[in-house]
Amino acid sequence: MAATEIARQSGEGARAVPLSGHVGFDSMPDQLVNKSVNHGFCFNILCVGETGLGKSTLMDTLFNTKFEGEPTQHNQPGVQLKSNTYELQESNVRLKLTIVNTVGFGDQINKEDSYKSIVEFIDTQFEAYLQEELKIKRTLHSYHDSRIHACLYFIAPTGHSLKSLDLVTMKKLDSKVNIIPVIAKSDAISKSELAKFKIKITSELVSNGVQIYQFPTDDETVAEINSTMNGHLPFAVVGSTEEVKIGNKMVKARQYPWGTVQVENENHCDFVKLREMLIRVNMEDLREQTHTRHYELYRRCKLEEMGFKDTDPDSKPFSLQETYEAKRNEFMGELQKKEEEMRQMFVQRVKEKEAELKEAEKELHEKFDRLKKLHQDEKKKLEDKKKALDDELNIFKQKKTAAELLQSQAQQAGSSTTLKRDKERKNNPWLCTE
Ligand SMILES: Nc1nc2c(ncn2[C@@H]2O[C@H](COP(=O)(O)OP(=O)(O)OP(=O)(O)O)[C@@H](O)[C@H]2O)c(=O)[nH]1
Ligand SMILES: [Mg+2]
Repeated sequence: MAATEIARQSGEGARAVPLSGHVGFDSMPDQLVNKSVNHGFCFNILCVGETGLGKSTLMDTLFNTKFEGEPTQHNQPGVQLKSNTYELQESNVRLKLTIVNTVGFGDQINKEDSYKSIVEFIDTQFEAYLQEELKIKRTLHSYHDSRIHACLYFIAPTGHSLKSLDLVTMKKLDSKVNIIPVIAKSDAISKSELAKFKIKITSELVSNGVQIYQFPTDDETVAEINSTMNGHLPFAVVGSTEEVKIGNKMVKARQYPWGTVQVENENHCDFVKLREMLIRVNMEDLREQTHTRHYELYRRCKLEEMGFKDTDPDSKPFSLQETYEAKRNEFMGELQKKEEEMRQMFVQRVKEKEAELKEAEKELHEKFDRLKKLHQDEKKKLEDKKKALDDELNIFKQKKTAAELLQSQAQQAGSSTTLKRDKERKNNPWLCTE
């Protein structure tokens, strides 16, 4: 059926109108493609897995390149996240690829908090996007979206069951990111063990309520392949950047004394399935799910935490502006209340301080009076003592004068006697002297 012959009903009440000639809006999909190609794409992968599980090798194998990446030591005090962004180009399509790796995951003795830094990292990227969205002047078009679109969770090829660290971490992450579990270094497990291991992992994930990413089956063009692939999860992968000649072809493989594991051979491992699902079929769905499901949940919780709601208590719609005004009024009311409380507290403190100062002043006055009285008493005592001493001095002086008088009288008396004796001696030289 020609596109111009049919007009689709675009909404309730819209009338279907047949077109009598070519208008041109059938080029809309092409316009969209051109625009997207010009703008380029961005895809962010988070690799969570224990140190040395082959995370970097798998990324190199997936994107057919050598990303820089140093092996990590097992002595990290905590889990850190390391992010690297690369500009890739295939044909005329540009891809800004960010690979985030966990560093030191599973290396601590106490692994209780291992998931925290990963959750924090994912939330930080959501928060940055939310802040950009909430800006008055938004630049979302040129904004580097760092939200994680896919989380490859590397499971150690133990062949037993999931470790509690894996279960706890995946449970904490499943509402924040699209988790695609992979069995790392799957060349280390035999075929029969691998089948059992996959069943065990799936049943453990289900029984612990861990939601892993399901390839979408609502688009009929990919529904079949996606539903088949959902049945193959978790993918058992092998990574290698080493090229080996098989027949007359160079293929990526891992060589062992007993044989060669070909990375892209579907009989050897699920690497091709992973590449197909992650990059070739569902990259856009992963991006979309990140935005519409995980980011939306983060945004909703965050805005609700800030007090924003879509409905009022009577379930009537509530606009953002009304919520803002209600919040603002509530805030202003609280501010006034706080101000009043502070004012009251200030007055109370001033009164208390005043009373304290008055009390101190009174005490000082009392002390001053006491000291003054003490001083007066002391002064009086000294004056009395001085008076007594003066009296004593006067008496002494009187006595002295009297004594001096007596002495002078005695001297006078003494000298007249001597004169008399001298006279008598003159008259009578036979008188002997004493
Ligand atoms: N048997 C096997 N070995 C692998 C596989 N992938 C990688 N390796 C080897 O495992 C070792 C560690 O690989 P990396 O890719 O550095 O592991 P990683 O997880 O990035 O390590 P860190 O970044 O240090 O945590 C290297 O010697 C790889 O050659 C695999 O699929 N099977
Ligand atoms: Mg690495």
